[in-house]
Amino acid sequence: MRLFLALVPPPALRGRLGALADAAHARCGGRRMPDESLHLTLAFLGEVGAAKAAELVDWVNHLTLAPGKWRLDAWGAFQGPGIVWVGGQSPDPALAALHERLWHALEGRGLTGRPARYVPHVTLLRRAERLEADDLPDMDLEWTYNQVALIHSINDGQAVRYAPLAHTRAS
Ligand code: 2AM
Repeated sequence: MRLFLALVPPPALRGRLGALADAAHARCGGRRMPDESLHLTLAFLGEVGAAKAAELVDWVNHLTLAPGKWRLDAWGAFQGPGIVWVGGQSPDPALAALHERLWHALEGRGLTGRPARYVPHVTLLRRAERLEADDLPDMDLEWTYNQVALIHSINDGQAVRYAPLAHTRAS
């Protein structure tokens, strides 16, 4: 099963991100992420067997996480897959540390795939037809988080859906 670790936005922020996705879609085209799929990936684990997935569920359910805040104030794009995203203008040390902590633990559990560079972002569009961000609305949002979710990406021929399997505890 395909798994990843992510932050899931609280409902009010999800609505704000959805409105930004609408604005981006009107200008850039492509495929707009549904509101219920919006997230910040912390670690993409790829295909994981059932036994390893059960081990990860147990690990995540017992992890504690200090609360944090992430400032979202910039548009960005990944040219190859035509991704339009929102993220932070400045690097976020707390997210970088969280990413490092998670990958350190994952590698200790035999998982691989840590990216060479981590760019925290929330994907709003995929396969966008136009990637210029000039016209897009300014934003300055704050994401308050206190848990990481282990999410199953279900790709069964219908639209891809995300199902949370485990959550960290607040410390
Ligand atoms: P994204 O963060 O740019 O949107 C589930 O697929 C999540 O993991 C998505 O958010 C996805 O991209 C992210 N991800 C990171 N690396 C990936 C990869 N190699 N294949 C698929 N998804 C990946």
